Amino acid sequence: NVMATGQLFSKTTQALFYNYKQLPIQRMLDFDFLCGRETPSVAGIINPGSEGFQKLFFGQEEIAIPVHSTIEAACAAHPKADVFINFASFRSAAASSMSALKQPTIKVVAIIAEGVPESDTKQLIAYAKANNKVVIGPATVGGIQAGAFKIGDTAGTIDNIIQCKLYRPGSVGFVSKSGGMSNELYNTIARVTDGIYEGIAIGGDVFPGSTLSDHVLRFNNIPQVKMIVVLGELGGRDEYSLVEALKQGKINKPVVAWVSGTCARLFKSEVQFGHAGAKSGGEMESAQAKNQALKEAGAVVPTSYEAFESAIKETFEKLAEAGKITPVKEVTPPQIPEDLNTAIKSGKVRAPTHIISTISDDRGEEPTYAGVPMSSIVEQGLGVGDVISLLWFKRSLPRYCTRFIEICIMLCADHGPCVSGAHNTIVTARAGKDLVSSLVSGLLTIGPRFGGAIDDAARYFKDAYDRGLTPYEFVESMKKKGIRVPGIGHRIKRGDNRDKRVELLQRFARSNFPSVKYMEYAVEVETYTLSKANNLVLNVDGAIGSLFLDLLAGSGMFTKQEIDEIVEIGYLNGLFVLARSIGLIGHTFRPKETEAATFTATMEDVLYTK
Ligand code: Q5B
Repeated sequence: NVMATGQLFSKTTQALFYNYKQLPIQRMLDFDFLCGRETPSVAGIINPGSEGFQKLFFGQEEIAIPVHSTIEAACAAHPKADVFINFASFRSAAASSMSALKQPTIKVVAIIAEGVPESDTKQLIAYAKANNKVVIGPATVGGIQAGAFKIGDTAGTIDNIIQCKLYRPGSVGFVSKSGGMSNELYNTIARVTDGIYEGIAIGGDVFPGSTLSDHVLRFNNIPQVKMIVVLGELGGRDEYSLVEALKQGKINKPVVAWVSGTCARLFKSEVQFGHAGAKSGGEMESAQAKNQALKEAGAVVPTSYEAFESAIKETFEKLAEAGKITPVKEVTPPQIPEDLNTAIKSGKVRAPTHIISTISDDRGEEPTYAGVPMSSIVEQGLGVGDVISLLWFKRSLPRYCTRFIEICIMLCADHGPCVSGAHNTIVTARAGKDLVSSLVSGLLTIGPRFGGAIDDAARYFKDAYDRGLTPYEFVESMKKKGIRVPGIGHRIKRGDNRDKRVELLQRFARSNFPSVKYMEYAVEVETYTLSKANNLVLNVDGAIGSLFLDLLAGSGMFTKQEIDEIVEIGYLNGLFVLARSIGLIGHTFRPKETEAATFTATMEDVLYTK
């Protein structure tokens, strides 16, 4: 019988952990390291629906713990793991616990969830009893065997575990209902005795999987446990089975017990404390009645919770005086390496970052764009031009500038289905590809000849203007170098059929910009190139490139160095990329509605030659 033999855990016990919860698993592994365990106490993780590995730390080393998608697969892979730690929600805890209990390899199931239906728990209890298995919980933090094995979050932080000397075994068996109070008692017991041998929190439900007396009887059979401490609570009759066991002489080790909740009598009506089971019912279920019964049955019961510590102390000292306590060999636990994030937070270490972000920050209550909170952007009625000015240029530009950016976006959003980008997008969409693939296939055509000449136009116009070159000198020097003037020329537009977009941009700038010197220079260049060929008009890229130079220089918002940097790095093609994405996305939808077939060029379109 698993309960009768006493020991549930040892220094080699391994568990399967149901539902991946990084923190409690890491805490178990940190405890293992503290105790000097050779193998990690978590053999495998069950994360329904996923398989693979989870990386965790075992001391200083990173280890990969296998993840299984089913309980059956985990048990088959880890036949030596006999504890099942169930971190499922209250909705699925019962079903998964039952599956675990049905596995021949599983001996103990700990159920953490609170709110498991009582009827389900009763079935689990019945099954466990019939099959010689142990259920701890539901609604529990779990339990701990000092220096050997710990369930999940039991005993809290590593600091607390060290403080309570739980990294090595003492002589006290402890059982409580409450997990929170068990932490308190681990502390108390460490102060006045040689420490805990094993501690279990059975959970606060009306029907716990195993009872206070189950564990007291078990502790009675563990030779290393010399005395037993019990912390019950008002409500239910669990403590009476302990009273019975004491009366029947089944327990031959000193038991120090306290049932908390004596204050319930101060309330006029029935009181329900934190646990489902902790409510003042009839007289028999009161803390006073249970304390009295335990005392009469032979337990050491103090007069108040405050006196509990001295009762434990006196009992321990008597055992020590009688020579029944083997002195504990004190050890210094190893130092657990601190997690980088914790160490950084506490200011103990510094670590280099890998990314610099100057444009947006999502760490606070709300994201900010260049320091401007989103709510302020919305409240001020700002538009996409302002967002671009914040995210690309890291400053709030005057309204005429952000309006100019918006006009650029609107005017370049699309230019029909025949241009390179739209054509590629349509062909890709008709080949059955998704939105993103179709979009990027169009975007990839943007370059020096199609839409991507804005930056070069700005570079060359700025250089020529700043150096004081006449349009003739500029165009002819470009010709000598074999470079087409970026921003000049169009496949369709002509001197007598100007690009409306260019006209609109020029009109806006002439009436809103403080200076349009670069644009006027580009127009002079156009006058010269048009004298050479009728298609060598200032195109939309050239208009935007030259006007953006005017925006940068005329707004007074940028230093000379910043302007050079913007032109050099090449921000401005981004305007065309952003704008044309709007149209290209539209082109991905259109063919789906109208032309389903894959696009194929006709043979008439091809010159076949050798
Ligand atoms: N020639 C745009 O060429 C185009 C010259 C030049 C001096 C020039 C061409 C070009 C510079 C890059 C540029 C942006 C490829 C254009 C855009 C967005 C769009 C598109 C849309 C939209 C057109 C004929 C003769 C040759 C050439 C000479 C041509 N360009 N000389 N400087 N810039 N421009 N790109 O018509 O003596 O006969 O050998 O590269 O600014 O992309 O709507 O379609 O919104 O979607 O194919 O507006 O100008 O002319 O190549 O047959 O050349 O002119 O050297 O001289 P074409 P080509 P020669 S806006």
